[in-house]
Amino acid sequence: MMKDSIVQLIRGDITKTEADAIVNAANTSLMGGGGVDGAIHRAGGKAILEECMKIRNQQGGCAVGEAVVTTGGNLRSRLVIHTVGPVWHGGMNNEEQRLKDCYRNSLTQADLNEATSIAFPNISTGIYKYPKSLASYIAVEEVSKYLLNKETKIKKVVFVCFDEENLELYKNELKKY
Ligand code: AR6
Repeated sequence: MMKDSIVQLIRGDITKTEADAIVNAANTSLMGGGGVDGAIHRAGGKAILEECMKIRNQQGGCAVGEAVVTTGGNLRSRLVIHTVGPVWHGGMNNEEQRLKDCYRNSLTQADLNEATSIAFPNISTGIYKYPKSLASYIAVEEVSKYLLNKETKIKKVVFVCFDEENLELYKNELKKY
């Protein structure tokens, strides 16, 4: 797809994905929740929540579009990058910009923490109701922009789709590159 980096697409559970860093679709409290957030905290154990609490005490959580980093705890990944996607309110509330921010800031955090591989879930497309088609376009575009334009050390990006619909949408997006 781009320069020296490879982009992979898989269907499955992100907690089982092999990557230096996996991205969590968190909420601003960083205190866990349902969906992929719940799955990551369950599989990664309490070390992740402890670090989330520290970050929350230091900076009051994580704003929409931002990303913070913790240990991977019991996961195979060294790091979890927690980012907070926008809730879909119809598209006129900066949702697109905030979702782009999530991808870009997560990649920046991966680089800052010397992760050379990173796995993303389909941020905001579950509980936060972002339309899957629009979200897949943003995810692929923002990741490819980052990999092409930045002095990045990231060698591999994995898009982990949980459902068939997202998998098909990402397949179509990735064909364009
Ligand atoms: N691996 C990969 N993807 C998953 C997994 C998994 N184990 N489980 C779910 N997905 P969601 P959001 C997919 O709802 O929309 C939480 O309560 C899921 O099918 O996890 O950003 C947080 O605490 C969907 O495609 O995240 C927030 O409050 C995608 O992951 C809120 O949900 C994202 O769905 C965030 O909502």
